[in-house]
Parts: sequence; structure tokens; C-alpha cells
Amino acid sequence: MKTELIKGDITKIPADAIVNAANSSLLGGGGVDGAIHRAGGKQILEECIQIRNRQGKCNTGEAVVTSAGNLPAKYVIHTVGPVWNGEENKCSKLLEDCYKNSLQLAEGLGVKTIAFPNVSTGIYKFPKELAGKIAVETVRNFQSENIEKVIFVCFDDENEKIYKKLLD
Ligand code: AR6
Repeated sequence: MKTELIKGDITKIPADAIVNAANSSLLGGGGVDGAIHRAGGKQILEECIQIRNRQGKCNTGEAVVTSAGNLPAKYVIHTVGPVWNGEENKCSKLLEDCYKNSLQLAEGLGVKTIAFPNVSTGIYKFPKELAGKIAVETVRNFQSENIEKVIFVCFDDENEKIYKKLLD
């Protein structure tokens, strides 16, 4: 899989799948979650509600998929990152699960390009440097038949700098 870094808004990325940093309610929120629901329209929320009715909430580290409504992507993969609480091993494992489970879902859907935001590094306060390292390592270790490109979408300057160094 090739990797790429893009600075900007993930809702604008025409990848087959974009990943949302959701919360376990799947009902939307602030940050990238708010941006995706706003730009994607009500279809995404309706599908999230159907998923909740079927399986209940989405646990931390897990991922579910909806269509992408008005977005240029085909799918939105909603994953729930860990809230940073200082327990490094536990939080790191859960963040790794977010990337793995999202990639696994994408692989099953035949996705060729997938874009990730920097999950957990906003409202959930995961240290950015460690989160970047986990994201890049997990993607590099993932064996894929279908996925050709993974795009890391950085919204803030600090993450952009971190990912530039990690992907060099
Ligand atoms: N495109 C790409 N990245 C973005 C965008 C965007 N449009 N907007 C923000 N980011 P956050 P979390 C970056 O807070 O930490 C929500 O309320 C942002 O700079 O969106 O996983 C959910 O409902 C940061 O680097 O997600 C949850 O309750 C990264 O996205 C909670 O926030 C993640 O920041 C999840 O917190």
C-alpha cells in the first residue's frame, strides 16, 4: 500500500472510503465527526441510527460503515478512538485497533483508497506524536489485497509536521 499525506479537510477527499473519528453513540459530535455529518447530509446519520438499533453502541477501537451521503467518498467508516487517560499501553492498543478494524472493513468492501484523520488527537487528547507513530506503523503492517493507497489527512500544522517526519 502506498501512503500519502494531505493537509486539509477530509470531507473534500475523493477516496473510496474516508474514516470518521466518531464517538460510541454514533450520533455525531464536534471536530471531524461534526464536519463529516454536516457535509455528508442526513443520510449518514440515518444509517448510523440503523446500526445502533441493530447492534447498540460502537465500542472503542471498533469500526462500522455507512454510505457517504453527499460526500465525494463512497463510504464513511466510523471508528471510535480512545479518550487519552494517561494509560499508554491500553490507549495505544485501542488506537491500533481503530486503524486495523477500519482497514479490515475497507478491505472487505473492496476499497482501493482510504483516507484517515488523526483519530483521537483532537477532543480525545491523545498525544499527537504517539498517535501518529501508531497510525503509520499499523498501516505499514497491514497486509492488503485490495487497498492501494492510504491517505493521512492532517488538519492542524502540528500533525502535518509529525506525519511528514514519519512518512519520510
Ligand atoms: N478534516 C480532517 N481532520 C479534521 C477535521 C476535518 N474536517 N476537523 C478536525 N480534524 P477530533 P477525536 C482533526 O476532535 O479527538 C467528536 O465530538 C483534528 O485536528 O475530531 O477522535 C466525536 O463525536 C484532529 O487532529 O476527534 C467524539 O466525541 C483530528 O481530526 C470526539 O470528537 C481528530 O480530532 C472524538 O475526538
